[in-house]
Amino acid sequence: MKLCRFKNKEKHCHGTRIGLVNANSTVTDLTAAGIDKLTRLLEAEDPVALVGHLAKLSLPCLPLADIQLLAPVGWHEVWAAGVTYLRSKTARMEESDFSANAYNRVYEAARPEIFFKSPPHKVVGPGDAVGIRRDAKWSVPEPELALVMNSRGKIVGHTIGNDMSSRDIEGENLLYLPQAKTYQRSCAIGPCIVLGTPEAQAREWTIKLNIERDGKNVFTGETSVGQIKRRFEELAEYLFRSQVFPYGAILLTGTGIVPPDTFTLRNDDVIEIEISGIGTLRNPVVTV
Ligand code: DO4
Ligand code: MG
Repeated sequence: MKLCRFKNKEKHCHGTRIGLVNANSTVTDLTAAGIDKLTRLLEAEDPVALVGHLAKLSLPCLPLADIQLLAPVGWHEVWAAGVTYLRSKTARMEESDFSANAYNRVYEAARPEIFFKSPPHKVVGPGDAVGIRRDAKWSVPEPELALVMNSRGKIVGHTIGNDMSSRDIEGENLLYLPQAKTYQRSCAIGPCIVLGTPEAQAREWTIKLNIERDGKNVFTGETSVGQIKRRFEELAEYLFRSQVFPYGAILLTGTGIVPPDTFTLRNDDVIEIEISGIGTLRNPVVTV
């Protein structure tokens, strides 16, 4: 079951709506049944049963081609876990002598690395531009599975996140991490939230990253969700410790795909992240 936020492409139709993405490339308009916020579904005792019930009503259906998908984010803060894949640990230890020991230790430690990534209103949706910092020399996308949690800390869905990162700034000094990770257009989420997938099934999914420049592919990488070192509930539990998220939260689970050190993103590149079981998140790149 895939939920989306969307607006109608028709000029006279205003406002954002919540939809159910159907297999025949249409979207059922759940806002016509009074669902005006994603949170209303995600906070339900059983979101899958509620959406199943709504799907049986006779609601308007729109072709996907007639709507614009928006980031499937309500008032959720977005956070991110780091160094959850061996590949990420190795890459960051190579990136910085200064911080190598810290990365090594956090990979093994009981407490995961979790950092604040984005307030909801700054999240970039499908098709919108993600940013590379104008003062960075080495910028990369980080394609990550994202956990969608309700206010009770329960994982109710999964989506795709791009944790855009400035690796030279992060590598210079670990204390620069917030500047390397959180800046204008540094977080993309979408295209939809998949409800009700058990962790064991999500761990079978593959994550693919493609980067295009001038219509040609300049990088392809692939990993599997199953290589994430920590259990999803463990990550969610740490995020919710001594924290309150009245509208729930989204947690990116870390990257396992790292382009070669010679690669940096450029203006007008196009980033495509595909997670089997969810879909594809595609964003052009702009310097901010
Ligand atoms: O500590 C650096 C960030 C790690 C990260 O974002 C990742 O592993 O995905
Ligand atoms: Mg990351």
